[in-house]
Amino acid sequence: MRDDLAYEPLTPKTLPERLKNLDSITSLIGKEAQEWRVTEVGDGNLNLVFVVEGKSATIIVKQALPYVRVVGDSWPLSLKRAFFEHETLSRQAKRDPGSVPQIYYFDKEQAIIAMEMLSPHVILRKKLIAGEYVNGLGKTLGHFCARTAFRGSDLSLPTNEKKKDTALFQGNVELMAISENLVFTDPYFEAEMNHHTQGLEPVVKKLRSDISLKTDAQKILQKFASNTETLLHGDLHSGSVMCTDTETKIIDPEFGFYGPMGFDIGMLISNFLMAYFSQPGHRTENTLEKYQDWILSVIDEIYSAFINEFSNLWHNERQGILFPKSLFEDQGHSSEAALYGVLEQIWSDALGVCGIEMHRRILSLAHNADFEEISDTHVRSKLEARTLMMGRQLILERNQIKDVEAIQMLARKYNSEKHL
Ligand code: SR1
Ligand code: MG
Repeated sequence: MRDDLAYEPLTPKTLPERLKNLDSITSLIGKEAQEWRVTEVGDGNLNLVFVVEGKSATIIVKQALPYVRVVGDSWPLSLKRAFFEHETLSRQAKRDPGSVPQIYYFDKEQAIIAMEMLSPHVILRKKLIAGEYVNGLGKTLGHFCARTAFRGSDLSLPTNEKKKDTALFQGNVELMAISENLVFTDPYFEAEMNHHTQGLEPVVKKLRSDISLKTDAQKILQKFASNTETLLHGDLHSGSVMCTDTETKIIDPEFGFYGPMGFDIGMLISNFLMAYFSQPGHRTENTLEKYQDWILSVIDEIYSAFINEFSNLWHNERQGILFPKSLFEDQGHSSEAALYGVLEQIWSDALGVCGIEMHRRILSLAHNADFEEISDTHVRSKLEARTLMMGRQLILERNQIKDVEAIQMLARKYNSEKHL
C-alpha cells in the first residue's frame, strides 16, 4: 500500500484494489486480485477481519477501526492498537514458536495486519459451547503462558531491553484503560455501559455492597497498573484461542501490556470456569457431567504445564537480573524456595484476576457467548449467580486457595448450589 495514503477502513470491495501491489501478499495468494474472494468475518468487539481467498492460498487481513466496533463511533479508539498487536505477536512468535499465526504484512498507518489463515481451526469458545474436545489444549496453553511470562520478564531479558520494551508498551494506554475500567472497576458499581441478566439483581446487589470485595478488586488493579513484570497477551479468553481437535493457536494480542505474570493465566482459567458453569445451559443430562469434568481437567493441565515449563525455564534460562545464578547456584545455594515463592505469587495474582474476569463478563459491557447464548434468562441467571459467587471467593481468598484441586472442588460445590 502507498505510504502517503491516509487511513481508510477497508471493505470487501476496496480490499483487492488496495492490497494488489503488495508482493508479500500476492506471492502467497496470487496476483489476480479481481479473482480474490473477500468476506468480512469479524465478530469481535473491536476490529474488521477479512478472509481473503486467492488462487493459491487464503489469508486473514485484520484492520483496526478508529472506534470500538461493538459500541460505534461514539467511542473513539486509537489505531495504534494494531501496532501493539503486531509487536506482541512478533515477541510471542519468538518466545513460544508456533503458538501464534504467522504474520505476512503490517501497515502501521492503515492499521492492517495480514496473517496466516488458521484452518480448519475454530474459536475455542464455540467449541466449548458445542461440547467438543481438544487434545493437548491445556498443555499448549500452559506452555504459552509460562514461556511468554518467563521470557518477557526480568528473569530472562537483558534489563535494558526489558526497560525499553516496557516503555514502548506503556503507549498502549487506551487498551489498558479499557481493561482498567471495564474489567476491574465497572462490575462493582452501576457504570453506564453495564448490563446484566434480568433476575440477577439480588446477587449483583450483594457484590456491589461488599466493600472488602471492591477494595480487593482495586488492589488487584493497582498491581495491573503498576507491576510491569512481563509482556502479556492482555486479553487471553477463549475467544482469543483457535483450535482443531488436536492443535491450539493463540490470536488477537492487541491488549498486549507489561503487567503481573499471573494475569494471562488467571484470565484463561476464568474463561474455562465460565464455560464450566454455563454447561447446564448447553448440554443434556447424559453428556453434562463428563464434559464439565473435562473442562476442569483442562484447567489442571494448564496449570501443571505452566508450573513444569516455568520451572524448566527457571533452571535452564535464568539469565536476567532477577534471582541470578551468581547469587544462588554459583554459591552452592538452592533457588528452589525462591522459585516456589515466585510461583506462589503468580498463583495468587492469577486467582484474583480469575475472579474479576468472572464478574466483569457477567456485569460489565462485554459478555461471553457461553452465557449469552442461553436464551432462557431464568436458567442463565441461576448459572451466572453461581459464577459470580465463586468469583467473589477467588478474589477474597486468593492468598489462601492453594492449588488447582481446590479450584476444582470449589467449582463443583458452587455448581451444585442455589444462589438465586
Ligand atoms: C470495548 S472492548 C470490550 C472487550 O473486548 C475485548 O475483547 C476485551 O476483552 C475488552 O475488554
Ligand atoms: Mg480480541
